[in-house]
Amino acid sequence: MRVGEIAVVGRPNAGKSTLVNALVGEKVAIVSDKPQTTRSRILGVARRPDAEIALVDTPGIHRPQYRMNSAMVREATDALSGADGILFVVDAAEERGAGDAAVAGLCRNAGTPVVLAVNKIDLLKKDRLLPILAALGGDPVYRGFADLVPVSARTGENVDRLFAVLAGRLPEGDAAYPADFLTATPETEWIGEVIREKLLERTRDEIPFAHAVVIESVRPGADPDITVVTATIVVEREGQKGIVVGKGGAMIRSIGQAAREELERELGRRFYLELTVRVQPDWRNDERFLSRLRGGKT
Ligand SMILES: Nc1nc2c(ncn2[C@@H]2O[C@H](COP(=O)(O)OP(=O)(O)OP(=O)(O)O)[C@@H](O)[C@H]2O)c(=O)[nH]1
Ligand SMILES: [Mg+2]
Repeated sequence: MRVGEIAVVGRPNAGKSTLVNALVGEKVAIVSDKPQTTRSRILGVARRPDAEIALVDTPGIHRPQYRMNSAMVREATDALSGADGILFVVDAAEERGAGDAAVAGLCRNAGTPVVLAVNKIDLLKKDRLLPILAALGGDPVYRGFADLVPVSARTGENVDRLFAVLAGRLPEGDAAYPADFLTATPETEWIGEVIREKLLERTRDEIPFAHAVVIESVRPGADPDITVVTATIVVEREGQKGIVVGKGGAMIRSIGQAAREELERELGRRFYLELTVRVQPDWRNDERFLSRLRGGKT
């Protein structure tokens, strides 16, 4: 069988995480309509009878303005060097700009096969797609990548073909993961990610960028069938705290309820979430706090 690791890179919001979930066939990464949703690398193992692809989802590559963002971009560029191949995702509905060109340069320098996925084709009328593909094929910035695959992570169109193309670029070998292994994300981290996703769905402007979720504890409650999670949503300013708490606590309750419902569905047991909001100015530049968010990992 074909076996190997593929780094999934691209600008923020291109649809990398949605595409990784579609290839894996399960949700291993949170998704939102806000850029910079993914903040660290996420492994998702995609399988077909003849191939096992370890997909490494990465934060969108962007110009960093805070230490947090420098670390995010490093997560992505580090993934490029370790992989057997690269899946470079661009948004079909957007013009190619300097951001995509910068990612293209990084991919080219990595020295491994690059598959260019033109994602979100469901947003285009059929007659607009061909000129876009032709333009990419003729553009010196994008020309010469191993394959060009139009795809829709949302509808699933061409996702199987993309899998086959990726597998075709991998070496032959034996499966590297147990058959039921999907992702390496520890449960505690996943709980934090689901809370973030629900917050991202419900907020806008600065809050999607300026929040973090810290899981304080995960333990059995007085009723041992219920897992009690204590978590803090960290924001940078009082005004942001007011918005995340909401009128009479409505916003934080809505975030907590949506997160609880998803966790119960996915993990098959009951949860009780205790969420609080705390203001910590400039946490995005605070190395010690960032290291704590990474679970002490550097
Ligand atoms: N219409 C359409 N929307 C898509 C498609 N793929 C992703 N999206 C949407 O695009 C937005 C961004 O998707 P993500 O998967 O979070 O994008 P990402 O590249 O992982 O973004 P970052 O983690 O911020 O770098 C979400 O609103 C998705 O629902 C697609 O094929 N079609
Ligand atoms: Mg993502």
